[in-house]
Amino acid sequence: TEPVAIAAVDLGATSGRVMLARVTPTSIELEQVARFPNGPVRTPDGLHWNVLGLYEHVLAGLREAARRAPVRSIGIDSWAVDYALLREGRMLGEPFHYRDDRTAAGVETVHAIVPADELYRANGLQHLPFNTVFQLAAERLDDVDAALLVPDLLAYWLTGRQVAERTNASTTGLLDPATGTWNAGLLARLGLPSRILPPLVDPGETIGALLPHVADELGSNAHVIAVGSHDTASAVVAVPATSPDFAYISCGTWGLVGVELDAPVLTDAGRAANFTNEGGVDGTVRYLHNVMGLWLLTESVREWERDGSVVDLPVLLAEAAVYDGPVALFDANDPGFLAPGSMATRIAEHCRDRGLPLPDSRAGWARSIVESLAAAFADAVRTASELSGRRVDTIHLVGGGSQNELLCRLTAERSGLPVVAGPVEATAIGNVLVQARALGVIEGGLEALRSVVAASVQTRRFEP
Ligand code: LFR
Repeated sequence: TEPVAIAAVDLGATSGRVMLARVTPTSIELEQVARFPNGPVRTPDGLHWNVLGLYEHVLAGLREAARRAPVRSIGIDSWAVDYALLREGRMLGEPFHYRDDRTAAGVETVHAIVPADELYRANGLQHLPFNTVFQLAAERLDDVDAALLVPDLLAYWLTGRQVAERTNASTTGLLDPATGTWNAGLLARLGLPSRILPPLVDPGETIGALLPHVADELGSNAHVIAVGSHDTASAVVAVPATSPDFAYISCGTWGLVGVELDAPVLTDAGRAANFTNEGGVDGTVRYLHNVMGLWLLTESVREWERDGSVVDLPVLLAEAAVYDGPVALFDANDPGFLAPGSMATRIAEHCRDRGLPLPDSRAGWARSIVESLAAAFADAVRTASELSGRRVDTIHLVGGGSQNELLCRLTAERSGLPVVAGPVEATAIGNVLVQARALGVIEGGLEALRSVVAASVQTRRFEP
């Protein structure tokens, strides 16, 4: 059969891309049409996303995709939790970046009204200070009539329709994990106006046709289809699993480590271990823990490069792989590593304060970071399995981190489980698959989608 052309917009915290996919009932082929950097921009009031700049790149990428193939549909995913506030359709300022520290006040405000354990029962989320609920509690909302999460904002700009895609909405802390609908009781207690939350849609639903001026500009009559618009939800769709007993690690800026379940786990043990119940595609639950991820490495490199030197990451990792000096095994989950800036210095101070060994080279520090991430990954896999009762015999490591051989090898060693690495572009693939199914190109449940991935991509296996 003739392949069908589908575009995926995938915005990560460090880079965004527009991918063009050609899909048949049994295969998917990806081509990158645009890639652009992304990151926080600091203005006097705090850390922001340059979301108009991102939109400009997205439009250019989509135009190029439409030039190369007759694109039938477009799906958008991004990192979670962050949103723009709108009044009468107009964005009221650039969205805040989740690493902005204004959220501390919001955490206090919310917990004063709804204590942490109650909040966990109401939304099933691990405590992350930047969950949307805490951010909104730090905003003035009197004049606001809509809050749109980043992928929903872009979909609105493309189609004119305001919706909240459900997997990403699940990261706000305002969705009831039992019903998958906005938690009206919680909103009322927190004094958050429910009018600002748009109607929910599920992955696979059509959001709309392109607005006439957009269709003109892109030279396309594609429709925008809702996907797992939380990037992690899309990544989990594209895990090339061939049996159900797997854990996943979606590793990019963050390392999201967990299992896929049919129902949320809302136990005290789960809350104490800071495990989250996020919404997955097809009503599944992503029971996972946020590990700091490659952020520790890329942000250290940014500090090392501040003096004008250039750090070649693949070279550094190759040196780290053969490094045999002292290694600092530190807690990669320490909240002190959340904010941007001086990461290498902060890690070294963290280790010194705790009497850990101090490597004397960048390769040594890179090794320490990767070892510490691998240890945190292995730990989270074990905990996910214990807390959920799900057997795990394989770890699928997908996303940019799957290119990091050292990380894959050490994760296998530390977990005692085989690690299957790849695909690198899992998020874009998951985004595309959900569209392909909505278009009727591919049929079946997640298992069927995953077998298409398994048949279409190269993976590498690391034995423990
Ligand atoms: C990964 C991710 C995580 C989320 C974090 C912040 O890109 O979406 O799942 O916790 O970014 O939004």
